[in-house]
Amino acid sequence: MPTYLGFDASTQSLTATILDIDLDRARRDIVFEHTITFDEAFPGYRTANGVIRGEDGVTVTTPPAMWVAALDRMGAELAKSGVDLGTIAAISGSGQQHGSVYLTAAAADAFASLDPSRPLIDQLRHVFSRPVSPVWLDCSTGADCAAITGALGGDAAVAALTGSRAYERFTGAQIHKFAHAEPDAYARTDRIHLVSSFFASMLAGTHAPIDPGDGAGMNLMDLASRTWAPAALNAAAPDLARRLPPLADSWAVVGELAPYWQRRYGFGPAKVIAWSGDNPCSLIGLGLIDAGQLGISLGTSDTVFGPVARAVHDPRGAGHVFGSPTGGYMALTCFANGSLARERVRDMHGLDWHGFAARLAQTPPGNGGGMLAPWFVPEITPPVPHAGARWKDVDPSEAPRAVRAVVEGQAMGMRIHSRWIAPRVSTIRVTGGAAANAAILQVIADVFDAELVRIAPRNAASLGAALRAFHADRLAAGAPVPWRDVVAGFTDPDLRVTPDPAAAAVYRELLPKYETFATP
Ligand code: ADP
Ligand code: XUL
Repeated sequence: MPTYLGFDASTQSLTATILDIDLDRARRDIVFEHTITFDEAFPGYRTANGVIRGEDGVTVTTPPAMWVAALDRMGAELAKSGVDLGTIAAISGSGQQHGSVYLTAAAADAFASLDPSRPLIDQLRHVFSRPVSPVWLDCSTGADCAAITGALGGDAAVAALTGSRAYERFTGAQIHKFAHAEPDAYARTDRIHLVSSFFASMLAGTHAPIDPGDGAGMNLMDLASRTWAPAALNAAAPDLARRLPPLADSWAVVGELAPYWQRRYGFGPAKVIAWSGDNPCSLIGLGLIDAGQLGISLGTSDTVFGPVARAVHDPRGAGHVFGSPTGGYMALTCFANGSLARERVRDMHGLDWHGFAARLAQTPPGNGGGMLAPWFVPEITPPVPHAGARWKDVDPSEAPRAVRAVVEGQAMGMRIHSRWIAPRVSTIRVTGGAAANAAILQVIADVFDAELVRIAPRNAASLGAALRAFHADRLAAGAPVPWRDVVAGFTDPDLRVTPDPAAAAVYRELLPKYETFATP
């Protein structure tokens, strides 16, 4: 019986999910799920929450060698999972978006000749032309964004071409910075991967392509044609075209799983399917297939996203349009101050999550007029280049009101900055670590005046990746399965939170005031 494997290489952890799907017998089970948390599993790389923050407060990187070690460790975990790895027909994955991996010309040979008797890291340690990978939390590239925007004719032109105006964390600006600051290392760089395509390359034993879901997070792809945009490449760095992997459909078969994985861990000759970004994969993992649906992911970052019929643009210029793994488009707004901001307020008061929820319950909706713009780290939406939380009529040392202020501020920010995706929705699908907290979900339901359905506690991104592997495998076999049938049965909610009409009325009045207050 075929099974399907999905990975999620997120900021803080690597997750693997195996699905057993038999459409004839209506069987659809998650038979294995395991997460490796980077800080705990690999203390030697000295990451905190999966990243290393520079002393300048704006540079944020991860050593890509840690990802290599983590994928190998996950192979070992899968080998002892009890699942017959020979049944896995196809494998895909999800990567944190925007992060980039810089490889020398030695990488192609190294990928192609992996020796199953030696650890992966021992064979790939020498292939990096840059020992660090800038990740999505990095905002050190303001000047690079300005240069790219100038070369391409302004914010609107960049957004019309690539789906987003130039963003600090997007890969084009990151490559611009690297090529100018370290020209020798750039010259030694033969291939620049995204996190997603780097992981796919390790599995397939060959340089893997980038899909339009993750490719749209680079400011380098022509969103309409799903090809590299020569003007954007030229604006980013010299001779970039030959350093980028090709773009391919999200359902492209990259190749067969490399012999390394088959011999070392007992996999069969599974198909490796192109990986995508975590948000495009979460779209599938949440069952968001039709335009007008909306999802919220409360992870390290908070994101609000949904499928859209056309490549719409955020008139405020704060949102993004990516390719959807179904072949259409998705729109997304990302908030850097997600879980990290909630944790900041929780830790300020020495609380656990239970205590955090209890404090929230002690205060009324609207917080008596108190507000917080929760910019504890530089914010993406709205753009706030330097950290600085802004409190109004709340004493931050007063736990209940501080807790309510952070949750309400985040929820109102999500509402304000997602109107362009779906102005009015009756149901929102929610996932991510903080979706475990029903008290937080209640505030979001009240602010949006919409029912929240939780697709949890599963990891929506790795589930979405496994579902994409299933879809691509059936398509390659000439027996395509409609997306609605692909996601059916895996994306049923385990919790429904309905809005409280009185609270919703309070927020309706508060939203315009908050919008004025939280404008940088
Ligand atoms: P990512 O995939 O971006 O690494 P996750 O979706 O796994 O992140 O979410 C991790 C975050 O979930 C943690 O940083 C933590 O703050 C948050 N979290 C976990 N449990 C709770 C809870 N009960 N209430 C609020 N937040 C929680
Ligand atoms: C999206 C974004 C984050 C990362 C990490 O644009 O920057 O959501 O994908 O999850």
